[in-house]
This record gives sequence, C-alpha cells and structure tokens, in this order.
Amino acid sequence: MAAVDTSLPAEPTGAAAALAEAHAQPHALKLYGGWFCPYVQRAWITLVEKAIPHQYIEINPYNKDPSFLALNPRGLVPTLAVPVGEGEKKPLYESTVVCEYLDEQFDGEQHGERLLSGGPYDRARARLWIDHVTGKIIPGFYKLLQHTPDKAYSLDDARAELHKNIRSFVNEMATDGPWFLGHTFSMVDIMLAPWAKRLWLIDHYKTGGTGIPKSGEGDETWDRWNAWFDAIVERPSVKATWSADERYILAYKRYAEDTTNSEVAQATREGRRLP
Ligand SMILES: N[C@@H](CCC(=O)N[C@@H](CS)C(=O)NCC(=O)O)C(=O)O
Repeated sequence: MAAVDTSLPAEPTGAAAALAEAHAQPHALKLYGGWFCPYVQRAWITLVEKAIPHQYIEINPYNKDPSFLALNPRGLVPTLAVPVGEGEKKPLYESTVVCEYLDEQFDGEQHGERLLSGGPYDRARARLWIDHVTGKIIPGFYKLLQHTPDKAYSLDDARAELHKNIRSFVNEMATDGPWFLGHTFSMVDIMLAPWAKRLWLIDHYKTGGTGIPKSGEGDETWDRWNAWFDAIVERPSVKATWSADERYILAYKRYAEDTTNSEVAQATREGRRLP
C-alpha cells in the first residue's frame, strides 16, 4: 500500500508563512492546519476575511498524533480549538462547520458583514450551493487530478463531469458583479476558492488540463466563470493563505500519480463519498 504523505514540507512558505508567523503567539482560539490543505484554506480565509484574532498551529494530519486525535477523532484538518469559559477549550472540525461557527461567533462591527447573510431562504440557498461545491465540484476535481491510464473512466469523462458541475454552479451566479451573489462576497465564494486556486495543478499534471475555455473562447457561462475565477484568485485573503506554487506541485504529485493514501484520495479511488 502506498504511503501517506508524512514527508511533506513541514511549514508554509511565501504569503502563508507570513500569515502563520503573525498568528504564532498563543491565543485561546486555535486553528490546527496544514499549509497544503484546501479545507484548511477555507477556514484560514474566513479568519482573514473577518480579521479574527487566533493562533495558527501547523500540523501534519497524516501523522495521527494522539493529542490531535483527542481533539478530532476523524484525524483531519482543519480542527479548531474554541475557548468555552475559564481556560477551557472544545474542538470543532469539518471545514464548513468551522467556517459557519467563525462567521456567527465573530459578528461585531470589526468583523465586517456576515459571510452567510440574508433571511432563511438566502442562507438555505447559499448552503445548497456550498453543498454542490463540496459534494459535486470537489470530488470532480480529485477524480480528474487522480486520473491514471488504468482507470475505468477516461480523462475526457472526468473533465466533462467537472465542467458539468462547474457550469451548473455558474448558472446560479448573479450577473451584476464578480461573486456568486454579485457584488457581495460570501461563504459560497470561500467554499470553492481553494480548489479554484489549485486548478492550475490539473493543467500542470494532466494532458489537456482542465479544458476550461478562456474568456471569449467559450460561451457566456465560461465567461461568467472566468470573471469569478479572476476575482477569487486575486482576493487578498486567498493570496494571504497561499504558499509558494512549487510547494503545491510537490504536494499534489502523489494525487496526480494516484499514489497517495490520504483519506480524500482513497475515497476518490474507491468512488466513495469524500471524508
Ligand atoms: N470534510 C473535511 C475534510 C478535511 C480533510 O480531508 N483534510 C485533509 C487534508 S486536506 C486531512 O486532514 N487528511 C488527513 C488524512 O487523509 O489522513 C473538512 O471539510 O474539513
């Protein structure tokens, strides 16, 4: 059985290193993360967007340290340690749950607008498209990235599936601004940002790449996607949580060769729901 990636570089680099360093001091709110992890990046972006004081602790989730498992029995990052009363802490995990908690808990004026805002219908609709990102687009990303010639499906099949799921997401986007909700940046944008930021790895590793047309070379749906994409990869919180590009080439090689035994990769290989 292929090894899990315990050999990954231990620290973030570039902008993410500066951010981690700025949040290295002990703080009651702790984010346990891995620099390479897109699910962590969701939580990290939320912390930055809302200017939430916290401590960032880099760990390698593939080393299932007992102290880590005591916080999160699933053994996955992001894991958040949340202060509850005098010196007491409780854990939270699952990136969508962590981000929603941060959004609700840090609600003062200094934290800006709510990322999941509006009435019950607006919030439910946002969650619906977050569910689409998590349940359809992200699995499609890994299916394409982990494609190898011996698979039962072709590279074109994987590309078509990813395109279909991105397009149904884009068709729900407002047209009057770059973000999913138009002029309002929201949790829906954050939930997809880390994988959008990693799409170039598919171009790097897979023949034909993502196959997503450039603006003006496809139809209106792809033009709308490209407007969102250009805005999200330039969003300061997304850039601030990004390490040097060559680190991701290293980290994702095992996905591209389909040799990693990370839980996400195993689930993808076996056609199971992602962890
Ligand atoms: N559903 C989880 C997924 C988190 C996840 O898969 N994290 C990866 C790193 S990107 C991890 O901790 N993997 C450890 C392992 O596979 O053993 C979430 O949304 O937080």
